[in-house]
Amino acid sequence: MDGASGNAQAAGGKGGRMRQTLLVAALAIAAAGSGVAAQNLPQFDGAKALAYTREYVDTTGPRWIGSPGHAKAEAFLKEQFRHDQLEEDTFTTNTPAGPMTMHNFIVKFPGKKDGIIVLASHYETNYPLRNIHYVGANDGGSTTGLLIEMANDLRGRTQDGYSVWLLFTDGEEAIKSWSNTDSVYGSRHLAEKWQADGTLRRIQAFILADMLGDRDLDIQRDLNSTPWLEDLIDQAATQYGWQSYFFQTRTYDEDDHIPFVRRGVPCADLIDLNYGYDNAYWHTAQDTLDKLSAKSLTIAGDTILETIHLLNQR
Ligand code: 1BN
Ligand code: ZN
Repeated sequence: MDGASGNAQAAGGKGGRMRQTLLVAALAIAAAGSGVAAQNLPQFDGAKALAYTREYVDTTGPRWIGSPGHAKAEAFLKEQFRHDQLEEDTFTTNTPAGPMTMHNFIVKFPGKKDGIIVLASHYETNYPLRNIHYVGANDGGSTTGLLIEMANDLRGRTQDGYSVWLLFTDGEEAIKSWSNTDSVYGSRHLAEKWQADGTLRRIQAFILADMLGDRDLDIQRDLNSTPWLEDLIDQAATQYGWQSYFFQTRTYDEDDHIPFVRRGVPCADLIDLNYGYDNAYWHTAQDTLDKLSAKSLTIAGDTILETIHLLNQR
């Protein structure tokens, strides 16, 4: 047995005191040097999320439903998650342009607690913009990259808390003109399906992300979302000092979360609908990769990861 740890006299002696002093010094250096990490907050890699966004947008280009780009987007997602629990949800629905076949993708990371946290983003681009080389780098692109990188934080272990499901929705955008029946096709289909098969009542939180790559990040508080969940997100953001990027103004969002809101699922829509001066880049050919920043994706990703942590503690 080691004498220093094996008897009280030796432990209180010169060698033991030296070891204690070194241990205390090492702990002090670790705490002082690590800043935010000392609080044990998750750290999301926004630079990698942006790299995925770039690869996705460059590979797929315009990806309106029925286009070659959309088929490439489907293949891209299948390739990213080929070793994961990936489910494809294919359905055909009527639209103002006739029947269309759409595809949602769900990637499941099982947890120890009974319940599911859904992180969602749409991945397609607008059918009405099919003739202007619209690539949706921010709108649909940036949060697809964010969710792909999120998988790197979840993969390889059972989650300590709730299962986390990444949901890539199709048909979020209107085919002709936004209305209750011409929008959010994928999430309307899935909310109905998950209600029928009992999944819906297991969902603890549905967090929707869109347009979060904007360099000038400014996420509005959505008054159609669930207040306590948005408060939790605000709390998570505040722990990093990111609170000024969240909820400085208010909106009523009609988006992929609405079919879930209507069915009583706690939802939050995280979207920055202030993209360029007076939202000038939104739904235009100017929604390109140069408008995005890694820092914005870090802010969004950090906050979502910490929100998952807070949800697991509730
Ligand atoms: C989001 C991105 N949306 C379409 N492209 C839907 C939406 C419109 C969400 C207005 C909130 C407000
Ligand atoms: Zn859009």
